[in-house]
Amino acid sequence: QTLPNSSETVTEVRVEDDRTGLSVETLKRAFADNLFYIQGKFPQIASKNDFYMALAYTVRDRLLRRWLNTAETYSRNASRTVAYLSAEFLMGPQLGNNLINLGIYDQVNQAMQELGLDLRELLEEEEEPGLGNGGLGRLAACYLDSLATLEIPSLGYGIRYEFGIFDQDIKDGWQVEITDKWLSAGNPWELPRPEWSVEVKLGGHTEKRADEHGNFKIYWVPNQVVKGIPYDTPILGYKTNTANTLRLWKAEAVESFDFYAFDSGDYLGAVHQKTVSENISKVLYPNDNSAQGKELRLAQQIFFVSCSLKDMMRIMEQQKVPLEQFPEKFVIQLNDTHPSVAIPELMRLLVDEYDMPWEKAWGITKQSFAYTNHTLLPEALERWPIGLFGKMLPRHLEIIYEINKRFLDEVRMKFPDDTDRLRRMSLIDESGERYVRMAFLACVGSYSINGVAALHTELLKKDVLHDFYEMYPEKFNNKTNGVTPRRFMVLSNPRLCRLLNSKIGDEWIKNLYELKKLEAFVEDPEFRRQWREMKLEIKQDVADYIKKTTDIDVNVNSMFDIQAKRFHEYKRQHLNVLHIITLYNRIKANPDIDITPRTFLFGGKAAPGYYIAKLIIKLINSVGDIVNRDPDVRDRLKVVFLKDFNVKFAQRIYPSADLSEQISTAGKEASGTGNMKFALNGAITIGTLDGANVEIREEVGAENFFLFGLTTEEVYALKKEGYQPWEYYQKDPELKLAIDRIASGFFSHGDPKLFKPLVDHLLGNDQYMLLADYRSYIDTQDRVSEAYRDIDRWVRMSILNVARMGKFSSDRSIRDYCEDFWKVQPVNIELKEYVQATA
Ligand code: 4GP
Repeated sequence: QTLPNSSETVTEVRVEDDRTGLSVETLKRAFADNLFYIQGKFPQIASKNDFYMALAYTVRDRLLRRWLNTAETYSRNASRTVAYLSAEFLMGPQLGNNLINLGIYDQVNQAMQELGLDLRELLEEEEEPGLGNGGLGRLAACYLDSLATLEIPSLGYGIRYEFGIFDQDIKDGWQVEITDKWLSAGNPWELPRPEWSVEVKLGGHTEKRADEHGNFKIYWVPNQVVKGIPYDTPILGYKTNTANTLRLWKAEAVESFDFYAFDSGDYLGAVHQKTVSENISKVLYPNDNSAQGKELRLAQQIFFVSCSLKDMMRIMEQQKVPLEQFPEKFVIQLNDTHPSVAIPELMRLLVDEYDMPWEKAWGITKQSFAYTNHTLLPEALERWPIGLFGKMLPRHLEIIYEINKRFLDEVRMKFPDDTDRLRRMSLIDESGERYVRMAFLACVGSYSINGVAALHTELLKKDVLHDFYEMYPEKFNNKTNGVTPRRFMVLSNPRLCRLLNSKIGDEWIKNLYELKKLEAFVEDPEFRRQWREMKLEIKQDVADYIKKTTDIDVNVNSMFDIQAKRFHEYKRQHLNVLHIITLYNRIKANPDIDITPRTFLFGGKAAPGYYIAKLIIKLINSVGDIVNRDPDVRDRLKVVFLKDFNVKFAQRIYPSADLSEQISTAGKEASGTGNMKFALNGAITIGTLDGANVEIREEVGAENFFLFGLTTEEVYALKKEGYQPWEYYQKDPELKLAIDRIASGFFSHGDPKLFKPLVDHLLGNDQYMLLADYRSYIDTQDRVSEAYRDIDRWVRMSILNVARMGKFSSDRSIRDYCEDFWKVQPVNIELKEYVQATA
């Protein structure tokens, strides 16, 4: 974004055709060139990774022109920009997506073929950047795709973790974590921009001193300074010229060596500081829906937030936008509370470093931030112990106290004589050990607060953030999540796309509501036959993959019943297991029973420290060991745990599902996005009235959705009246038998101790009410089995699901954000044939 506009030192440089041309011939030539000049190999000695890299560079060259044109246009127009701040961006592999968005998938496929290479194998070769845990990180990645597709000026800001989410292996049925070395083979998609490095202060203390004019000011004297180096990745929109930027910060020592220590002979001591600094961007915290009160985590948060804010200020300076216009130039979206320390950091920058009066700085700050909440789980709401916070960020703590003081005055004014409210709403939790409440800070410092599905937003208003809703009702709004159809349909499900395009054209890729046109074909038996055949082919691919990776044979005519998501008790993978055991018990009681064959597929990671979640993984594998081998089952049931669920794997698995399991306890899943990806690929959902399930059901129609379980109100009411899981266990013989089988050691080689913690949870307090929902779940699953037998009816439901899912494109979500409170306009990018460069 710093291309000089005009000066004598600038000449125009022709961009060679081999770097931009899109024909098969040019692509082949460019590929050979990159293999030779960048990888330093010729085909005979090149590895698969060399081929992958050569292709990636070939594609990147084609992005660069768009990227630079975009940067130049934004810079020239000083365009209003969305800054999406997120501790996680779960991008997934880049190559395939860029081919789709550039519109050259087929050409490249052919070019590779003509060179004797297989594009699919090269796509497989890519190490995906797994810089996120799941939900909110993947959402951020979908939003970047939509922002670029809709031509909205935007920057994603985050951390360039050296190690992303761990790779999952399964040993003896247990999850084992392996470090994710995604950078080891090189990352062709990023460009370091060391010239835009910034420094971030940490620790130390503050001092009040007179400045050169004799005015007293607060100075922060840190005891550590870290350098942030930006690494930029282009984010190309679908068939547009817009290529936005994902800017991830890598931490380094300000000086690689402490020369004083080095001089005095302490070589290792000198290197120590370097190690400490680099640690900040070393590893992603592998927790989903949970807060980890660790010092390093707070260091990560202030690190990327401070780097990003300073970067925004640099951009403003360069574009000659006065600092007072910060809220006009940028809207900063806080992806959950992880970046919310940006609020006191912006105040600090404005007040301490730019000498702005507090009121003015606060006015700017309040107008610049918008906050998205992603979870209702109380344990996931971030709070930092005052001691830890003050030690690392002494100045920020003072600023938070000042914000709090002024805020509580406001509360007092609006609700006089309500001391309990003051206690409840204070940014500082004083009920025991004192904490900073980050969600409250985000609410006070933002002009917009949104949930991610209609029900979630209502529950925020009613419950988790009720006091803030009463204080600032105008700030609250809903933005139902969406997913990008480019990655999760076009790229991942080419068969479905071909079929859709043959009937309704390809407009749906940019306007997902166009899928509605499919409804016209639901009565066409030939179309239904094609649909069915397509599904079978996809399932066959997945069956081959299962065979290859697990050596389990699965029947493609059985129903593919899939639950793929992070492991968490509230998501209730163990309720799914109770169903499997119930079916198994029915077979054992009556081996000739007529049962709809099912293949149960599971995928997902558990946080390394989350024992019960890991035990649920072990239970699935243990049940699978018994069920898959029992001759009485006669292959009618298969249980498969596919290890290492990540974006690449998700793309493979979603298209194959017949049934999508979205079975969280009502009121716990903020939205879910896997539910959308499955339905968009033609799976029928079995689900509770939770998160976005509610809206999916509204859209696809109740008759095309299998609903079960308690509603949120019923969950609350049952909790209140004193829920007794034991009673459900006693009353329902099928439930009792299923649990008894787990408890007796039937699935653990006779060891009753192994799954005892899980059984105790269920029979003890059953926080997530599996037992209360069990009967309704089983009966609904019986209806699912029944429905699947009428395959023609099932296919109709599948078609109608796809046809009616238009609402769940992330393009729709992003449009909602833009229109409602971002107030950002699209900027058209003209693709110039020449790019400017300095001579
Ligand atoms: C997730 C929510 O659990 C999920 O329901 C939602 O779809 C997703 O965010 C995106 O909004 N939350 C997290 C988290 O990832 O760590 O809290």
